[in-house]
Amino acid sequence: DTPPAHLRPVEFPPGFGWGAATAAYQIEGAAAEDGRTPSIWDTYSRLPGAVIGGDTGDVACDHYHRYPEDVALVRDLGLGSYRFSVAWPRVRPDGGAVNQAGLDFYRRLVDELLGAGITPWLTLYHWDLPQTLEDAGGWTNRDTAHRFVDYARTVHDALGDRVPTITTMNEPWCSAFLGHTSGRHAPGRREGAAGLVAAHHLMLAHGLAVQALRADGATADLGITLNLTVADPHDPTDPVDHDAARRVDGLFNRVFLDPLLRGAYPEDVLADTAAMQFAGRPWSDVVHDGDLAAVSSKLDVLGVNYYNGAAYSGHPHPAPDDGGVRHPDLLSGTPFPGGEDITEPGRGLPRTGIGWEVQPEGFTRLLVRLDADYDLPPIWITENGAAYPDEVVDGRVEDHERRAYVEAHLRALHAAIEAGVDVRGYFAWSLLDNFEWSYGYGQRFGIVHVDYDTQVRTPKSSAHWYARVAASGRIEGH
Ligand code: GBH
Repeated sequence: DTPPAHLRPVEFPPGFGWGAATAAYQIEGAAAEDGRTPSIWDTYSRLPGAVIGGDTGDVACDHYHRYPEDVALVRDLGLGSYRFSVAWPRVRPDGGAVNQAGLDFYRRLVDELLGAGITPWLTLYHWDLPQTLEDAGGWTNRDTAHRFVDYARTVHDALGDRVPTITTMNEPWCSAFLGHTSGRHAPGRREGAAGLVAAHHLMLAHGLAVQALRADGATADLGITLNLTVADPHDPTDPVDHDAARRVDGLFNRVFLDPLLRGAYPEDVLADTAAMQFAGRPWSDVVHDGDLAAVSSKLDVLGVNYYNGAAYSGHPHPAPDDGGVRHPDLLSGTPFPGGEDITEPGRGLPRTGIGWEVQPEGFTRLLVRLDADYDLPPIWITENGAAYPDEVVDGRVEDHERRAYVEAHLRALHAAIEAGVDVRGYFAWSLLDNFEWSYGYGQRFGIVHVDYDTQVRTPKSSAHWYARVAASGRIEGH
């Protein structure tokens, strides 16, 4: 009588990495200090209606001043790795000259991490483009890719000898398609094919930066983080729904994976979007000879972020009941260029506090599929987690739903490793409750609670549970 899979003890491979992740604009605050200039998120968050409650990252978790306390939290939880991002507008304000004071913050942070025995994992771009560069066209302007290379070299010169992993982009899908097609992320453009153009320039920036850092003698592992999904047909017997799922898979997963790992755009995506124009020309005119060779530069590591999959239909359906949470991604137009007819009816799965379905088996399927379809570098899970409306009661936060979410996803990840997928580590999203983009501070993803009035941090019960998993490398049976 073997217990069912979701109750069995599981053991992760020796050396498997455990960490927690954050991003600059979501936690730092200090928006105008030491020479930082506005990013597209400072601008976007001030547009009426863009962010729930009109929240901004002006103060956030005040991490810019409280980083020693936050590093101590990571250390006390016994996590070996910490993933953070560098704010481009601190290091090269307005996308221009190097700002030593901004760079010094990240030197201090890396010193603090190394002093605490924590391995830093650095992301160069977690969505905070200097506004000045946006004013010049942002990611729809090819020149931004070259400005990114300058910025990447500055950070690498300063920190590259002490940071063993540097990833270029976090989730280019969000920057490209939420930023330029649905408009639910900064810079808030709703221009259809502009998302494809931005996606290409983001990936070009990634590829050119990898080449430049290698030419500069990089010893760090170089990679990128993608947010990937599992797109299922809503009605598995309906060819129209199958086609909707194929198109979403193309415009979510393969439009990034194929250029990165095969050096070519997927034929079906090119065919589906052939008529889409940007600035009066076919969008794919922005793809120049040699670009895809740069984009497909060898990766040392692939970061995968997974929250959930979804089922898609090519027929009209009412918006699913997401428990009353306003749903910026869905309410405001499609993020899929040419996908105005695609609907996401919902499957009646349980939803987290932010209204996203909980689908751990999709995590296993995603990883197994990646391994089957691509020649992959080692994978790290750079984000996974859930938002719930946590409260501190008698000094404690009993977030059993988050613990259950993380446990189910770690078990799903373990199943993928058993199936042969080379996954080396896992970062919980997020270390801290923080500025959850269009949702503002109302959605709490942290394993550590933040009181935004007092800035008091309280590790939630999920953090204590996660610390035990990290220490033992195993999840106990039930
Ligand atoms: C990541 O974005 C970000 O890297 C991080 O900064 C952020 O705080 C975190 O995750 C939580 O959002 O239509 O119901 O299926 C993830 C962005 C989340 C965008 C899931 C697409 C689909 C929700 N993605 N979302 S649903």
